[in-house]
Order: sequence, then structure tokens, then C-alpha cells
Amino acid sequence: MARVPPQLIETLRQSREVTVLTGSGISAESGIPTFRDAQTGIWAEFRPEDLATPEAFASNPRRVWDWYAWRREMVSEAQPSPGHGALARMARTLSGFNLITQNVDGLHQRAGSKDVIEYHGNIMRDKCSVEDVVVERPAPGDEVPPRCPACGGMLRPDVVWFGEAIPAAALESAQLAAERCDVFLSIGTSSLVYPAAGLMEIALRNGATLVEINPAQTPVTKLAEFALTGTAGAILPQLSAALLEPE
Ligand code: BV8
Repeated sequence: MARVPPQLIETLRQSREVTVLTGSGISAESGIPTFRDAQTGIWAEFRPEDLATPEAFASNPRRVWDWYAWRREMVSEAQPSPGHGALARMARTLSGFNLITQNVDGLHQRAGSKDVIEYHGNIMRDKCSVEDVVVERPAPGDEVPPRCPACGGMLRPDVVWFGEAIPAAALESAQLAAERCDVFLSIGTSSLVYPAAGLMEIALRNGATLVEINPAQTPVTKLAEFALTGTAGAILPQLSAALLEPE
């Protein structure tokens, strides 16, 4: 397991603003399968990228709704991982800190992180598929998916599907956080999905130091000044503890 290089601690201590992008790898240690992991049980025959699309919802709304209900159940029973907790602590010790997540599980907020930029939405919220507004979860009924109380349209999870635009506010604040930071940490993401993966390029273009934390190689590993091969749960608590030590 990678140890944290002292130069990285120094770089973080000297940093003016740190921006973090997390992917499903940080929630793997909360027991939530990543997008690369094969799906299990009744969902084993489907690929997430084939279910997380407007076309899948249009052709089989019940199947897509049930897939999200299965994932919501998993998320509600999951606990934040040591990595989620360490990021919440780091935010309090660094002078400037922005957290962007591709995850829709809300675990950063449950670990105490504030002002989380939910780049792909949040699975625990529903929205009307017709009016595109967030709707309170209705009492369980016999209709699946449930209907919008205002217009009768089908409800859907408030997440960004493949082929859908990133919510404007999240897109803008994430872009700003990537442009302004002097250190960018990419944690637990395969860096394959855009425009999220483009945030690393924006940070590099603006002269930021790129740090990657991932047990595997990704397309950004070669661009990182610090590429730490290991899990978020093992590395981030070391990072957070080192930042708290007296200089
Ligand atoms: C857009 C929410 C345009 C939903 C997600 C054809 C048609 C349409 C679009 C495209 C197309 N071709 C390409 C595109 C663009 C597409 C895209 O990038 N596709 C990829 C597959 C090539 N992007 C989009 O469609 C985006 N929208 O382009 O819209 C547009 C513009 C304007 C107007 C209209 C339209 C929207 C993409 C968002 C999709 N939604 N999630 C849901 O969750 O159900 S994406 C989803 O997959 C995740 O949110 C995440 O972003 C991505 C998975 O990536 P990761 O998080 O990185 O997870 P992954 O499993 O891949 O990797 C895990 C990593 O963790 C691994 O590296 C592993 O080594 C590591 N790891 C494992 N354990 C640990 C660990 N690391 C640390 N610690 C550990 N313990």
C-alpha cells in the first residue's frame, strides 16, 4: 500500500486551494459496487451504462426504476468509508477546499462534507420526468414508477444519465473549482466518463499539481505528479492525519 510522500504533504500544506474529484472507488469500501464491478443477482445480465440512459427508461421504466430502488436500498444501508471521513476532516484543515463527486450515493454529505458538488445528481432524490423538478418521495403505491402528484408524469431518479447534460450549476461550479485550484486530487475514478474526466485536464491547463489515488492505472495516471497506488480508505486517513501534525 502506498505511503504518502512527504513532498505531497508539503504541497498540500502550501496549497491555496485544493479541489477533489471522487468516483465510485471511494464508495467501494462502503460496500457499494463500482461501475467497473460486475453487477450481481438479477442485475448481472445488465451493464450500468445500458440502464442509466433515457432510452432505457423510455423503453422499460419499471426495470430502470427497480434498478435504482435496488441501488437506493444498498446506499441507505451503507456507511461512509474511512476515505469519505478523511476528506471531511481535510476540508477543515486546508485553506481552500472544493469537493466534486461523480457518485450519486450522498455518502460524502453523510460523512460530514459540506457544499458537495453533485456532478451526476443524487439517487436519493426523485424528479418528475416531465417537469424536470425534484418531487417529494410519494407514499409507496401500486404504480411503478410512481407518478408526479402535480402532473401525473412518471417519476425518475434525480441523476444524470448517459447522453444527458450535467446540471448547469454543478457544471459551472466544478469548472471554476478545477480552474482555480493549485492542487487537484482525483480519487477512485477510472477517468473514462466525460465531462467529469475533463476536469483533470482543466486543472492541469491552469497549472495545478495533479494527484491520483487509485489501486489501478487510469488514463490520467501518467499526468499525475503524485500517483498513489492504493485505496482511498488506506491513503486518505494517512493524508488527513499528516496534515494535522504540527509542521
Ligand atoms: C453528456 C449517474 C452530452 C447515473 C453517471 C454517446 C452518446 C452520448 C454521450 C456519449 C457518447 N459517447 C460518449 C459520451 C459521453 C458520455 C461518456 O463519457 N461516456 C463514456 C462511457 C465514454 N458522457 C455522458 O453521456 C455525460 N453527458 O455527455 O451529455 C450533452 C451535453 C449537452 C446537452 C445534452 C447532452 C453524462 C455522463 C454521466 C452518466 N452518469 N452516473 C447513475 O449513477 O446511475 S456516470 C457513472 O459512471 C458514475 O457517476 C461515474 O461518473 C462513472 C463511473 O466512473 P467511476 O466513478 O470512475 O467508476 P468506475 O467504476 O468507472 O471506476 C472505479 C474506479 O475506482 C476504478 O478506477 C478503480 O480502480 C477504483 N477503485 C476501486 N476501489 C477503490 C478504487 N479507488 C480507490 N479506492 C478504492 N477502494
